[in-house]
Amino acid sequence: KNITVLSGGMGGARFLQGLRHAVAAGTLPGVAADAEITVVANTADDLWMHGLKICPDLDTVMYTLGDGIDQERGWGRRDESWSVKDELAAYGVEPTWFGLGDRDIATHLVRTQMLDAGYPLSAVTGALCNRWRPGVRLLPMTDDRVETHVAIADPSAPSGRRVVHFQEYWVRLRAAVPAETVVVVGLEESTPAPGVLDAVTGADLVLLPPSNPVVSVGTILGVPGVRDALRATEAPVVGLSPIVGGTHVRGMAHQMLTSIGVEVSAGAVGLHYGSRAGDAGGVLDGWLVDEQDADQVAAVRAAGLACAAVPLMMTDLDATAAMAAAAVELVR
Ligand code: GDP
Ligand code: FO1
Ligand code: CA
Repeated sequence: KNITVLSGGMGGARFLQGLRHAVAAGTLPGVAADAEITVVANTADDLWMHGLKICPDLDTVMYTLGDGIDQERGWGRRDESWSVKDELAAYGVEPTWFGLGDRDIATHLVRTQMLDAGYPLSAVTGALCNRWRPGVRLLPMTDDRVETHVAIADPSAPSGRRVVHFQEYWVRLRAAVPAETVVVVGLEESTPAPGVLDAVTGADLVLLPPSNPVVSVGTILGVPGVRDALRATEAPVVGLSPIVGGTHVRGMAHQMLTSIGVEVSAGAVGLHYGSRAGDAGGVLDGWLVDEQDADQVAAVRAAGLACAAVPLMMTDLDATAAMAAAAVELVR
């Protein structure tokens, strides 16, 4: 069994911990314990800072599954120190709002050196994973440079708006202001990284975890060829709602969904991804919502999707493993 997961960072990584646990424990109906998990990770959060290439979602998946993550923050390294960050601030070098840890900087140095030597991001990721051994095959969605930027209101600007990198919108502004427009620079020109399309078309199961549907999964779906591969694969495609009880659990999915005109509800996100059955160009066969959103199951089913309301909070490994089992069960 080959399972392919289209993942963002924290939410996706937490789901992958439970999925990996369930596969190893043999609790996924019909899935062998030696099933392989391939992760296609979002790279549109990436940014260049102080001359270093930083890949938040790739690193969050790699550190989380490689057991190097800081559990409480959900990003960056455990036992981290911030000497370089403090020294940069002492020099008055901007930005000071991004948390660059000393241990984390080593990852960015290795990645930047390899990129400068001409290695594609997928090869760099493979090299970094030789150390971290995440227990999954970790692929960037593309080797090309793609970056999410957000247009926000700015009365002081002539146009009345300003565009900031997604990381500034989230880390500095905490998504406290509405995102007028989300622009994913370079997405249309990008090509899937080696192995990405095969991982989708050759899978026995494809999962869309509780990741941000706009700036994590949405960006992966936007890489030319990925959506077609999802509509063509013989594998069932199942998604898990990142919206519970009408709002996000963390992060800024509510702001992102609103900016693209999608209602912030579990059902609306499922319909936004759409059914493969119809000719609406959708990518899903099934959609899981939390028990709190059971009232939305009928509407999702009416759109041609299998749908069930199950406990969908990733409170611990077993809860997340149960979510993965429910996803498999939904399309058996
Ligand atoms: P990323 O999108 O994977 O990079 O990680 P984020 O943390 O930015 O987004 C995770 C998304 O999943 C957010 O929209 C959260 O609302 C959602 N999420 C986080 N934790 C949970 C959870 O325990 N259960 C569910 N259903 N969604 C979650
Ligand atoms: N998230 C924060 O909320 N504050 C930070 O200072 C921060 C620094 C950071 C550094 C490296 C990295 O890989 C991730 C980092 N993140 C930080 C998380 C990052 O913004 C998120 O993982 C996603 O990009 C948003 O989902
Ligand atoms: Ca992310």
